Amino acid sequence: MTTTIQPERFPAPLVELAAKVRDGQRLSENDALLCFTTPHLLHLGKLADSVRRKLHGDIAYFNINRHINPTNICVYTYDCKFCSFAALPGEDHAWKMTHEEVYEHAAKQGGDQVTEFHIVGGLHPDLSFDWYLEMMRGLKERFPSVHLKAFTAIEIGWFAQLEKISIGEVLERLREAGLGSLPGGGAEIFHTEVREIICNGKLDAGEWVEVHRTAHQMGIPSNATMLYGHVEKPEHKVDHLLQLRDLQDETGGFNTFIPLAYHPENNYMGLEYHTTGTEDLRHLATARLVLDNFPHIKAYWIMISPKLAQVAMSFGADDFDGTVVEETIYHMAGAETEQHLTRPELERILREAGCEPVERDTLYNSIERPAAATA
Ligand code: V47
Repeated sequence: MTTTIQPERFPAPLVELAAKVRDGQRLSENDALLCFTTPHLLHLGKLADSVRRKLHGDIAYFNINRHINPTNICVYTYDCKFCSFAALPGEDHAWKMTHEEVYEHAAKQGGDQVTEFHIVGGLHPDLSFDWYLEMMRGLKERFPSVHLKAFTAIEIGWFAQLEKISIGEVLERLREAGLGSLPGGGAEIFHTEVREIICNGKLDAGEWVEVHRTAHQMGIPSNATMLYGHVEKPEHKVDHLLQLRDLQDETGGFNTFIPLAYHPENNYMGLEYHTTGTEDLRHLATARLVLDNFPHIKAYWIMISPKLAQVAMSFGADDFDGTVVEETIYHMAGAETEQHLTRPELERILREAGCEPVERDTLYNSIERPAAATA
């Protein structure tokens, strides 16, 4: 007996959505909602992949980066219920590096062999803005070629509050000290219904957007994130993505969007579940389809595992993040992924996914290294 495989039939709204993607039309709020709810995940992935291929062909970007977290002591330790990284002064897991420790850590992590230091930390009650400026100058002096992607919008807002100066002034002083760009953290979910539950009192959505708008207007590029897999509903995520898309229309300053999967351990949220693989892929694919003006979508392998991030290269993502080495935010929240991939491992993973691995710097310029340096 022979079996014929019937072509899959999709509901009309999904067929319309596919036509819009094919014609390069912008997706509406309802379309975005459909992306978050349709059971046809493979179809969604295929559509996202078609957009990804139009933009980047087979290329999968990665970078050689290291994380530096100078302190995890944070005034929002109780308010940011989802965060497992933060600590109060005196707690066993609290730390604060000295400047010398920051420089030693940076040197041990590869110094100027890497192209990016990703620097974020808690809002320490006793560290002055000058302390951070000196740290940035010290890093730049020792590792002049390394791009400093530093401080979430939350930290920028905190410095402005500490110094009683504007966001623009904070960013200007940081730029003079060596800041190259802002990472995308602190966005969580913009909608107040969710923010009030997961991070009441922290910088609100309007303020987060204002920090990034100011940075972009000053020529400082940034990334954006969205934390999913906790108490949020699809409507909240649609609102989040559309606010980001609006800001990008206005400024064009975002490089990359990174959906961040919630990790439930060691925090005050009281939730027990990790996100599932299909949920992670859906968020990446939806981001690629809705954020039509973002150049890059990052599958952060540290967070969703190298294996799933590899699959994500066919679900709309074009960036794998970096080689890292030591990651704390997710590993304190229960992540069991490796913290380091060597360059050959990373390239093999991407080639196996049918991609051409391309090393990039923070701003997505491709980097050529002599063969001996890449072994
Ligand atoms: O803002 C904190 C998230 C973010 C948890 O710009 C958690 O290239 C899950 O923004 N479970 C910081 N997430 C990390 C970040 C980032 C990561 C990688 C690349 C870039 C980039 C930026 O981590 C925080 C928060 O949303 N986070 N705790 C948790 N338990």
